[in-house]
Amino acid sequence: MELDYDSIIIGGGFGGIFHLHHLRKLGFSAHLFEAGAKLGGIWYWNCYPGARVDTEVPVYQIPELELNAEFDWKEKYPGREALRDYFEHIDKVWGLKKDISFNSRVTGAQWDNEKLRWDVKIAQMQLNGPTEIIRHSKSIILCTGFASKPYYPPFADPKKFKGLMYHTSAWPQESMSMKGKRVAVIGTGASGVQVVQTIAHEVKSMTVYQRTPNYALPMGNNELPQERLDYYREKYPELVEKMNTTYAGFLYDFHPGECMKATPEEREALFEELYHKGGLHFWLGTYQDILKNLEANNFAYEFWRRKTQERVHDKEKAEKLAPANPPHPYGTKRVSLEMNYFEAFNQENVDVVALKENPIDTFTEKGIRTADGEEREFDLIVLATGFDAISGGIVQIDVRGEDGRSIGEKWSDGIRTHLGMASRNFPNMFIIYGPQAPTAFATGAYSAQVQGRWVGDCLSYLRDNEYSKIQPKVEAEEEWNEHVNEVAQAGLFSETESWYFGTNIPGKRKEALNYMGGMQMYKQKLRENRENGYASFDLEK
Ligand code: NA7
Repeated sequence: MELDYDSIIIGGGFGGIFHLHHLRKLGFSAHLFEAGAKLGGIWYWNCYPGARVDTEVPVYQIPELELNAEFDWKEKYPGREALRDYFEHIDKVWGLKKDISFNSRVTGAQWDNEKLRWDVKIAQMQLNGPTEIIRHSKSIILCTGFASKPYYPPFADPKKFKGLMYHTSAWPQESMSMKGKRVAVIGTGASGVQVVQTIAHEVKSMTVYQRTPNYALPMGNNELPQERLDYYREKYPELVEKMNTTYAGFLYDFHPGECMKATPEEREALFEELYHKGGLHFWLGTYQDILKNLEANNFAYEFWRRKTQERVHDKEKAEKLAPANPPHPYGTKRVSLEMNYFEAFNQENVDVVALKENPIDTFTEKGIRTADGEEREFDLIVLATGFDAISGGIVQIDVRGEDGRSIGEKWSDGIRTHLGMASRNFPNMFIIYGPQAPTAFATGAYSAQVQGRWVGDCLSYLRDNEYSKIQPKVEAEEEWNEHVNEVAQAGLFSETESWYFGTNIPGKRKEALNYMGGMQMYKQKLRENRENGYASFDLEK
């Protein structure tokens, strides 16, 4: 059989580099194609001002001991530069680049059922334009990340605007001065919050166009002194053990108590403690009924609202940022972490427009006009409008399986995977950090290792038993789909419009894009499948 590699890996973020390393270690030949010019995945593309991870180290690393030995993080929540340095560090330890092609975007792949291989189409950027090449492999591993397809809302006449306009994920790589600029930021998810808090003090004026307030929490970032780094290094194996027991692969878990059974004093004390701890504690370390029971949830919202309103002096702005009527239950959209985001609105040059009351009417040559007729003028418009998340990055590649249908066509009636990693009719194809896996509730670094080890074991099993083809049984996909959607209905999440359910994209089908049973239940399912000899898959010689 004519083959270039055993496996082709698509994407050079955490998922991709872990698979490249792990598969090579298991004796497979593997090659990674990355569209960007460097390693990092989302950390290569996300270079807008203030881009920073909102999971703390040492949780936000690939949990492999040899990677922990030398790298010195400077901050608890590293910025994008430090994250890119971390990727270079990993390359130094694992020697990855000799098996990576950069500036190489995989545009399509077709399964060849006679030759039992994937024909993968790659557009490589050359000085004189893109050149298409085809490479053949036994398996393909899609590590395209949950946020690789930016979302550009269909605003009226965006091309009319004569100033600068960038989506946060397509920001220019070279730095850009913000001094003296009149800036609009549309969108208040994690990216919008970070842009606002980072540049508000240096721009001439800033208008934040907010559709839904972000129930953001204080990040509590700080520098990591050497003693802390030494402590993490020494205790790392124990910390990893702890991560291996929690819902999201974090170092903490939900509080065992119930909000509805706590006294007002107990509730206040716990909320106060979690809020001041910083990070996501107030969201993912809180009473276990907050994300399930609306009454309990309202207590959390009211606490957060009180804390937030105290920080914003102007009553009108405070009401827009933390309104009396919660637009959705607390924490059912991704909660962001902020560093003086709310205080930025105390500056006279920073304003917020609530789009639900006053929507954008049109872009104009000079700026943006809202429904009330007011046209604001800008030099720069920042589109912090998010992504066609989780499934969008996969569907945009023209991957075609056994029956010639693309993955997008197959999923147009609803996503079907087994374990969030394999899909019927797409033999020997593995999806990492994608739909129906715990993607939004675990870090990419942690998931890469959990899913990568399973993929490695599976490919070794095929090799050792001389199988050339694996794909899930139809019943297994149906069962997994039912399980994923049933778990997702159990809490308050499904009532909120968010990228967790695809409802941030007009016209996208509403379905559970994440497995919400938690990392430990997911790992248990993976273990069972491995131990029963992949009984829910069809294997062919
Ligand atoms: P997010 O979190 O999806 O945020 C996108 C933001 O853009 C959000 O506030 C949206 O409002 C807003 N948006 C989307 N469409 C529109 C239109 N048409 N008009 C106005 N505003 C709009 O993306 P991020 O890049 O910030 O973060 C992605 C993830 O990265 C984040 O969750 C973390 O996990 C890390 P909406 O809330 O939909 O009303």
